[in-house]
Amino acid sequence: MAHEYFNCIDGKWKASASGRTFEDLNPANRTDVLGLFPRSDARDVDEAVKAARAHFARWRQVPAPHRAEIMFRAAELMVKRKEELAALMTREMGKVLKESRGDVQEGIDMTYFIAGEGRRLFGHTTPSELPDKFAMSVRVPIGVVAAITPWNFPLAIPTWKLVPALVAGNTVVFKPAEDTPLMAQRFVEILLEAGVPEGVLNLVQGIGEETGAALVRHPDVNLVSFTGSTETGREVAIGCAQRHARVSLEMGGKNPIIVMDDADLDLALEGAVWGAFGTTGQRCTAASRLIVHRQILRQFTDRLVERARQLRLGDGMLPTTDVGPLINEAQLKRVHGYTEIARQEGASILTGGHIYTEGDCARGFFYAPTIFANVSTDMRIAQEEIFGPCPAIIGVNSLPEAIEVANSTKYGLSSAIYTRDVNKAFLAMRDIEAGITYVNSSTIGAEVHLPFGGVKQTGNGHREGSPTVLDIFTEWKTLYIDYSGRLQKAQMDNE
Ligand code: UN1
Repeated sequence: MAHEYFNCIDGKWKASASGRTFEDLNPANRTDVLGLFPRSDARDVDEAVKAARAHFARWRQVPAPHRAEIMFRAAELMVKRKEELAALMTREMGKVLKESRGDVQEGIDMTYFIAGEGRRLFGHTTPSELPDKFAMSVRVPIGVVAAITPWNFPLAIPTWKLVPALVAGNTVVFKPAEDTPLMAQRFVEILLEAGVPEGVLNLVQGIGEETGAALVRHPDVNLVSFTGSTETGREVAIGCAQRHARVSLEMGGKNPIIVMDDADLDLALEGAVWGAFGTTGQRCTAASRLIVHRQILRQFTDRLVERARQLRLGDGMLPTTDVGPLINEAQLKRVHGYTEIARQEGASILTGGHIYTEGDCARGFFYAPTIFANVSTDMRIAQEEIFGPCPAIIGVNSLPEAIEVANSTKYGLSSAIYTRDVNKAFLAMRDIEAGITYVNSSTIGAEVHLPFGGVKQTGNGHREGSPTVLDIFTEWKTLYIDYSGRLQKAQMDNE
């Protein structure tokens, strides 16, 4: 019988109001059940939001450096437990152990980095236009924050949201993806052990359409911070718009790597393999379009196919595994559906294109690394985020054409160019429509102290990571202090 886990509301661990649960499965082996988790509905959400609201008044008064000290302790706990957390992550969502360690490390880095903000949280002071008057702006917390996080970075992305939200003085209701509830449970345990007071952080497990939707609708949630698909993000935005709640969205990508004819081809291939097949293509920063100069298209394509065929699929815990499973059966079907679409659209499928069931892989949700070629920009496989190991290769004749193709989707998260020509690199940096552009490096590998986010339908203008994340989790308050002892009128008395 699988272990049963609970929500954490106002410091108490409890089952869902309905008593219903859902299963947490290992995607590499669906008979391995990690636990049963509460399938929360609007009642659980309401209770959690009420607790978060009740604790806000006190938490916002705790000096920010003290709030941050708790986060330093949480980071230390994560350092101590890195190996255990990484192994659990691989078991819960499938990526290879080395990548899971990277995810935990990203969480540690973010937690230390943002904890440092507890002693900064800088505002501005500026001269007043009037004599004997002082002017400044300070950051203040927003209130109750709902954090809705995805399964592909089940520790890192929760740190991106919860740590800055808490350091800034907000209280939180955390709704993790239903595919990775146990990593969320562990993270909450760590934060509580580090000293986050009861009720300041509440965990509500459940299904997106039920629990997540109830949070988005709840009238007392001041801000929803969401990372996930562009489609779900639209629903979140609509829900928030209806009650004028703040919303921060980090959504899909169709990230291009441009490979110019002067590129270091070995390096570009390494970058393409890592970008396209790392995390089984399930990153919002994955390289899903390879835009290759026709001079080297043939050579690049042949070598990429060869590399893709060498990738070993399997359980991410095994040292021999290069590529783990997809997250669940629905994704497996969806990804395979895109192979059908590619066929119908007239693209070539150079390798893969099938569900992979060799040996132990039959127990999980494995998809053979797939390469689509002869792709044109109007095809769905060149436009839609697939979230699987199936990049599309698109041939081009020039840099302007490459950039035009790169910009031809509704997304704009990450991007990359491989070239040895500094002029081409600068043109790409200037003209690619994306939140992130790499030169001679793949589309993945964002560091925590730089802004992370995208343009167009990837986001709604916010940037996580770096101090810019504080613009999501705080409000500006402007303060004027008149010490002249008389009524001074701005814009009038200083004519
Ligand atoms: C995501 O894919 O959802 O740059 C986030 C990267 C990681 C973060 C990815 N540091 O790929």
